[in-house]
Amino acid sequence: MITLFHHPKTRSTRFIFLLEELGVPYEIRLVSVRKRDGTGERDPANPHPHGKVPVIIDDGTVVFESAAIALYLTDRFAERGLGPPVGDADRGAYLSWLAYYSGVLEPAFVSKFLNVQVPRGTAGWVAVEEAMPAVIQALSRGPYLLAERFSAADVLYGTTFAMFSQSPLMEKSAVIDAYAQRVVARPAFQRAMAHDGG
Ligand SMILES: N[C@@H](CCC(=O)N[C@@H](CS)C(=O)NCC(=O)O)C(=O)O
Repeated sequence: MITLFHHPKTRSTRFIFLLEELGVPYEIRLVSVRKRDGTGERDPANPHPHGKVPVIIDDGTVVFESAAIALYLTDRFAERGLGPPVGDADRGAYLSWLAYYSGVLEPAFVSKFLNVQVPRGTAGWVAVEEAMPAVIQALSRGPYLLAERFSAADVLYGTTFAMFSQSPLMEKSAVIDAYAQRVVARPAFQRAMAHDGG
């Protein structure tokens, strides 16, 4: 049984979505987290090194950080087909987009949110204005990042874009809007929303 350490309306919500897509048994353990407005505290029960969510525990194995959790779960339940396995032609693209999410896209959004200029050529990431065309280019091959194949990478990207597509952090894009709507229209997303409160 997978235990998901979760706080409503945070990055852990999309792991309820992924677990619903996988259709495997899981339990939600609600934990408190520090909030931007100064409320909330780290929960001593949360095994994340900084008290963040999401975290999962699978039979004693602790996994933290969104990209790692996505990869762990889709490898662990490979028969559900939500992540190309080792040896599959799409595996490289899958790993790349998962790593790009944590290493490039999120830092790009956070830099923009904080009004920080991304240093040219020396940061490990790029500005949102450079990152988004790369994502849009990938989506030109099909409805999902892996062309016809929906994967856990879409859970991360689709939910992020659904949240930010109306914000000044992102330029308007019909491709991204349609993609985000496609992802959040999935029945598993609707079920996840119903379980977000725990
Ligand atoms: N890099 C982490 C980020 C997780 C994260 O920052 N989660 C927020 C909620 S959306 C959190 O737990 N914040 C509480 C804190 O920073 O103490 C991931 O992608 O999993």
